[in-house]
Amino acid sequence: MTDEIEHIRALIAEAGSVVVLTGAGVSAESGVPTFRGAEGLWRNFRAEELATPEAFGKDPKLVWEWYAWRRGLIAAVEPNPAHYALAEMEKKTGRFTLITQNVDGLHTLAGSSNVIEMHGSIWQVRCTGCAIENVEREAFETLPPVCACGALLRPGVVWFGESLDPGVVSASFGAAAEADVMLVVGTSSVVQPAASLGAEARSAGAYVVEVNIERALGGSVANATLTGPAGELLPRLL
Ligand code: BJW
Ligand code: ZN
Repeated sequence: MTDEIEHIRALIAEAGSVVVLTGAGVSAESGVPTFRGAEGLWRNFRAEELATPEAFGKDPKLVWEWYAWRRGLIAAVEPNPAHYALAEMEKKTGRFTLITQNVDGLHTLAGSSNVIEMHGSIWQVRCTGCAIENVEREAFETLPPVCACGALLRPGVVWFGESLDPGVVSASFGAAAEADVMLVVGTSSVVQPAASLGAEARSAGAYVVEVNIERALGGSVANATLTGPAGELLPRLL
């Protein structure tokens, strides 16, 4: 694998444009559980059961308890060497776009600046009535939290069946289409539309590298696959 890493490191160093797509696996070494796979259960719930507008409509308190528990867990962890390596890569690259499916904010905390949060942020809170939006890091005293207007507040994340922000989608696909090198890191590549970004980049001529501890559930379109923990492999690409 050393030869392959050297080859990819050279491609990154020469690239005019590097795009990185990250998923839950990039935060796993910080101690944030992933969604899928053997270890991929959030307190015995699957994302498909709780990360939906239907689940929130049926039992907002249960959904908020899950998010409050995750907010507490994420607030207590730190970025890991994978996050720091990507922040460093941005400084060394002409055009660099970091597209993340993660809502934990750890890329920004590690120093990355051009970050697209495709699925929103767990720190963002939005009113279901008056649609007012705020960054709220404090824990709520009562769950589910209620807005001053009387309607329920909800997490500012994108649930299954909800549309992503159109500006976010076009910026992500635009960046992928212009990438010389694209890294797809720590994602099972099953959740759309993020799962199509690698194919978009590859069909537009990018060299696509997948970094994962195992074969991604959704399959791979990569030119090269690096198998191992992101926190060990990404620093070696610098
Ligand atoms: C390591 C590691 C280490 C571990 N180092 N690696 C087309 C076809 C079929 C379905 C659809 C479609 N278009 C849309 C859909 C429906 C749906 C969808 O994709 N469903 C599929 C499951 C089939 N998509 C949507 O609904 C999206 N909306 C949309 O498209 O709107 C238009 C529309 C609507 C309806 C119909 C058609 C069109 C919205 C998707 C929103 C996803 N939301 C969540 C929750 C966010 C909030 C929250 O966090 O609570 O986003 S679900 C969850 O999955 C979360 C993640 O961002 C997302 C992706 O997960 P990720 O990051 O890949 O994590 P894992 O756990 O799956 O994988 C971790 C990986 O890391 C594994 O591979 C490990 O091996 C690896 N790993 N440790 C490196 N140390
Ligand atoms: Zn309100």
